[in-house]
Amino acid sequence: MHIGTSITQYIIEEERRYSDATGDFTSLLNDIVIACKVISNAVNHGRLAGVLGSADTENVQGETQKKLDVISNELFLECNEWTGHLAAMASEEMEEVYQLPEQYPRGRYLLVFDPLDGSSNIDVNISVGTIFSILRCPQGTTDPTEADFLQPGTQQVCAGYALYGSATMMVLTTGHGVNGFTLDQSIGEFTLTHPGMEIPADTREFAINMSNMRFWEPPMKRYIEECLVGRDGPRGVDFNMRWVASMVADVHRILCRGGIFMYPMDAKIEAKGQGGKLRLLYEANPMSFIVEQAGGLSSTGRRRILEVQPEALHQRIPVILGSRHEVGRVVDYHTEAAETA
Ligand code: AHM
Ligand code: MG
Repeated sequence: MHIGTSITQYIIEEERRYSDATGDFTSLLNDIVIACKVISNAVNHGRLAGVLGSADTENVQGETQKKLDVISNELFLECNEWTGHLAAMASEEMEEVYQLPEQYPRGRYLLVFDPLDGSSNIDVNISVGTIFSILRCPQGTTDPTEADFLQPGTQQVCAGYALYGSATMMVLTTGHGVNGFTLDQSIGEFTLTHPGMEIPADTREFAINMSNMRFWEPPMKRYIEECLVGRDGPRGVDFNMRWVASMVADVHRILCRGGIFMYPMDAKIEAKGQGGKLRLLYEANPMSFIVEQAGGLSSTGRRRILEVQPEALHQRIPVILGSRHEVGRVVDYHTEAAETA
């Protein structure tokens, strides 16, 4: 019988690339893996454990929190606060930076996460996920503030997500490609099943919430209208559409078989005074790092997401990512629209 590569082995072997590694980062990743296993378990138990439904509270974004949102956030904090590898954490579900309880030692990293993304899907048993990003804590800082988290996505040391789907998976990058692991429930360990994930450059599949079409900007409307007319239009080919409304699931599909994912700016979002639907630090940056490491592109339509200087912890941003020729086309349409304006 063949065991294969466990995620623990993979993480330790990654560490060996660096002669000055202390083991801190390895331990931190292992703690995150444990947190995701615990959340996976809570998600799997669903109605049996009484964790479905609303928690009757709102998060900082004014969205109603699901019980599982709150539970996952607490589990993630609990698994990571005591270890001594982190200086602080920030979560989509918490207004302020999470300062570690005083009794625990401070470490060199900052952890940013969305504990349960796609939570509108929880109650209907559709895939959800956890997204995380690891940043370095600025040197000499022992009590990080919001400003210390406002680092562009290019500064990420590691990004990953756990997908709680028909199988639980963990997909990771430390800046040397992207690897996918599947949770083997019988031994409780993630095993390398998707080494060196790569996004095909071309695709005929797009993912977008079409119900917002009338609110989009002209370059976005142009792109989707051309996809919809398919072989009878300028593209000369038919397109397919998918929209899970769980970013982790939609991005995972793109990593597996290509595609383009878009949550663009629209008039409805603008009327709320927001910069986009998805959050820069918790969703856009980690997913952009993964997508670029898999050979794809990620843009707002106007600039590379990873180079955007964050201005606030809960900042939102338009996201267009996936197969590089299609993302390139959407960016070209934005450039052309700006030139003719
Ligand atoms: P959440 O973090 O509150 O779950 O929101 C993010 C989710 C993404 O996973 C998904 O791509 C998007 O919101 C779906 O939005 P919509 O319901 O407008 O289609
Ligand atoms: Mg989210």
